[in-house]
Amino acid sequence: RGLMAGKRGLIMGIANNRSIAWGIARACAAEGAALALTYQGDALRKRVEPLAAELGATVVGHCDVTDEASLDAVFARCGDLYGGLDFLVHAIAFSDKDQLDGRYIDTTADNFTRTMFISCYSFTAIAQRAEKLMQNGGSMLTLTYYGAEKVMPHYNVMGVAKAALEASVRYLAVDLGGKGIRVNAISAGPIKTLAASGIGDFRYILKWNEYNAPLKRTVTIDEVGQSAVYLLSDMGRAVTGEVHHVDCGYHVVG
Ligand code: 0WD
Repeated sequence: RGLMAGKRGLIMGIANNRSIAWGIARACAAEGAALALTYQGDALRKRVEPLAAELGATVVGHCDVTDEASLDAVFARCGDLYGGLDFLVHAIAFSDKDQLDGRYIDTTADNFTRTMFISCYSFTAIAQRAEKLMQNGGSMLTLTYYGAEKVMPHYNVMGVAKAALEASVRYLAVDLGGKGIRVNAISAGPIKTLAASGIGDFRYILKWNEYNAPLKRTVTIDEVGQSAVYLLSDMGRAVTGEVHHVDCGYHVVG
């Protein structure tokens, strides 16, 4: 029963119970999806395992997107577990905290490259592997932010990486459309998560959104999760290449 009954999905990027990926996992499970989850490193394993148990999800192992072998292992495990995949969620981003403050112009070549690789290229690397498991079509989803479209204070190199990620959503949508695989992004409003706590003045950004968004509040991870269900389930079967704002309307005024 549910909008996602019979669908098998891989969700990457849960760090703890505040993660956007956790909101998405909970919403998909509530709609009947079977879920495989990954964690990055042993410290997060201890957090992800009990969360997986709450949903009856399977932990398919450690995955660091900078380590190809760990990516291959996770997809091999999904193949063994399900024999295929119907949806994929990529909720992964990283940049050196010191460069999520101050001026974009001060970005180093090293951090620029790493930020781009982890926050943008990894979605393509994952899509390459997921394509092989999506024999009956499927839906892929990544997470982006308004800092891709407009300059947001302190978002800096991450904004540049998100702009590239949004462009890659469009290219992937064309590459995979013929196979009935859809590729979309949710542009979420600011939410207090582990990753967000690295961004300078984040509390101010939250308040600013609260005062200025049409709905006069910020979004929750459960609300992002429910919007994800639309894009990941057959409800969104004619939607691809889209960047869908789930931000209490902030993008129409910001
Ligand atoms: O306001 C926000 N929180 C927004 C977040 C607004 C709009 C978009 N997003 C995006 C983020 O940029 C990211 O793409 O949503 C996605 C999920 O982020 P989150 O839920 O805000 O953050 P968090 O709970 O910290 O999860 C991100 C996780 C990492 O956590 P930490 O904080 O430990 O870096 O991404 C994972 C990791 O688990 N991650 C990696 N996974 C595999 N390989 C890697 C990596 N190399 N690096 C980070």
